[in-house]
Amino acid sequence: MCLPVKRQVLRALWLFAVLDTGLLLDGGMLYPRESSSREVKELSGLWVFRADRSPSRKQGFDEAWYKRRLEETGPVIDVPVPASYNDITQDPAIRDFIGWVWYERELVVPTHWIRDDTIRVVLRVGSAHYNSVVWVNGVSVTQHEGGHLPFEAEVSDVIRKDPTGSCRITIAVNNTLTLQTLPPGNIQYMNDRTRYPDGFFVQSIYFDFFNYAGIHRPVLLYTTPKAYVDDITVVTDFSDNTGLVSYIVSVKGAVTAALKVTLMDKQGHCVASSNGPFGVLKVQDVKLWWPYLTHENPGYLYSMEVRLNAADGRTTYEDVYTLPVGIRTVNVTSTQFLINNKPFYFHGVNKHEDSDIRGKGLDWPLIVKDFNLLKWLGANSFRTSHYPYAEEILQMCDRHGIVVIDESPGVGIKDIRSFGNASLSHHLIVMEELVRRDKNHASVVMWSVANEPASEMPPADYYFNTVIKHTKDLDPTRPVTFISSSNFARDKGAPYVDVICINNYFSWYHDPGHLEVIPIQLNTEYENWHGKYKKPIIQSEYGADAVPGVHVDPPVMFTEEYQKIVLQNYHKVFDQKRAQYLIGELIWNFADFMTTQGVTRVVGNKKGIFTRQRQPKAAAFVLKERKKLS
Ligand code: BDP
Repeated sequence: MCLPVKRQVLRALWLFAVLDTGLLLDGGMLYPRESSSREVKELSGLWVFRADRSPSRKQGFDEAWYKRRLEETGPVIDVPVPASYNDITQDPAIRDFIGWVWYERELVVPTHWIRDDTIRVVLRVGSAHYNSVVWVNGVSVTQHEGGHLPFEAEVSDVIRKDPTGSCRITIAVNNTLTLQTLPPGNIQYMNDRTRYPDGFFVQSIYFDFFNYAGIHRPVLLYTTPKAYVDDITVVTDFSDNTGLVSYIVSVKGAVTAALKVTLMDKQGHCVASSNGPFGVLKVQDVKLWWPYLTHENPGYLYSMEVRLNAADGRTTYEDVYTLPVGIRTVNVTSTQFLINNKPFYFHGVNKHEDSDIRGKGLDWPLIVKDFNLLKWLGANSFRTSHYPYAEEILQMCDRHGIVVIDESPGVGIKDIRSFGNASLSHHLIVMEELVRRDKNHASVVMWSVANEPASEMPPADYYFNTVIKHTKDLDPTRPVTFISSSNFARDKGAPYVDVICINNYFSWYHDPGHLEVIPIQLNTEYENWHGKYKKPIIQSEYGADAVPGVHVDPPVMFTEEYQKIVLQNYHKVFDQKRAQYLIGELIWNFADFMTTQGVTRVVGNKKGIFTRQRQPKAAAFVLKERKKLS
């Protein structure tokens, strides 16, 4: 549905009001970009590392390791950033380490950052898993709870205390999960000394991927002028061939500032401009943002340049920030998902940030390879199961037209104690951090607040009503879902979502070995859900483990043949229901991935259609052929 221009303006103003009230977080989280007024200094590479192996895991704090160079406190090793630390060494105690680890990096800050006090210097951590405390030159600058999302701190004053510009960054990161973290976990001490050594404990987790830890995404320093563009929110729409970009800019460091907003096409030609902190840009002959394979020119992005000019008694400031903007709409009916008013079918995958050696560390060769594989497969979408992925990946999605269901780390909420107020407050903050970071990505078309929570438990009703409502308030322009696995009749989250997303593993976890049950059970499942809620359905997970290279015919579980037939049997039902209310199918999983050790996992989860090294199993060709046909 396209809104008339006046309603657009009203909606933008209303959005502004919503964004301004009831928020738990202060300030924006724009991706750091260089411009004529901003510099970026990446700190990727080797950092110094020490795990605190003391029984209490508190030695580092007791001895204040942040006050001097880490190597002066005891033995240190080299670790790369970004990367998980778990698979870097030959030491099983590091792989399975739980508690505080300490990272340190020394650098020299450019002289003008020190001398020029009209410059603001910010330290940003793309993500660190899970709880982080950060010091610069021994001074505490910030702490953050939660992996998968960025955090930052202004460090201008701290670095100016040392005129030589020498800067020592210390980051302590703790991967301990509790019943109140997202995802939740629980430490259990084993006190039977006839069976376990002194101090023995394990961390129980309720999710099926390895709890990789460390600094997973780039750490960097960047600058802005003292008066700066703090945040930008865009909402897009179109009417006939006119594109509409409603924007709101928030400014910090100046009481008044002049703002000029210019929208440029790919060739750098100005297509619309405006002045002031909010407004609507009208783009004639708009080139809409289309998903991959739905248009000859998918992923079209404009550039929105925001130029700020401000002055105080002493000096003038100019700040420039350029945001990529894709113009598109998203709407949901009881049977369809519409992008730009056209029905969109999610031909997609579920992924993990996971690979050999790096664990969950951001890795450009892997990212580019995965996008090439998505295209080879003919996939147009993925879900960020089960946590927010790196911003760099979403930027690729914007540019290539890959549609994203953006998921919070609300995975494994299974214990009734994880539905209390502390958990709920944290979940609301995480949703704010997620929406704040990803709201301007054209590729992001839906928020997922959780995966397979124990939603039949009584407190789940209030919990998910609150989280979903808050997410809708934060962003009224995108649908919200959560991923269900439990019985449709008892599910406490489904009434509040816009799209029903369901995971099931017929002929695997239920009726193992009986491929013939898939069509009847899947059909029953769909009819029940749609009959009850009258909402469109996405098959958000389906699949089977296949150990690559293992072949048996007639098929048995764990062979490539079995995985293929599971997929084919699901596809028969998808093709019937697609004509009615099924709006997507996301295979579990794109690639094999590491899990915790256990009797149901053979060096990780093998439900990938690609191996962990990104080589195709037989099932990958089934999907590739299928996507060609549709
Ligand atoms: C699903 C979970 C996913 C697991 C998958 C499996 O959402 O995280 O990896 O099962 O068991 O229910 O393979």
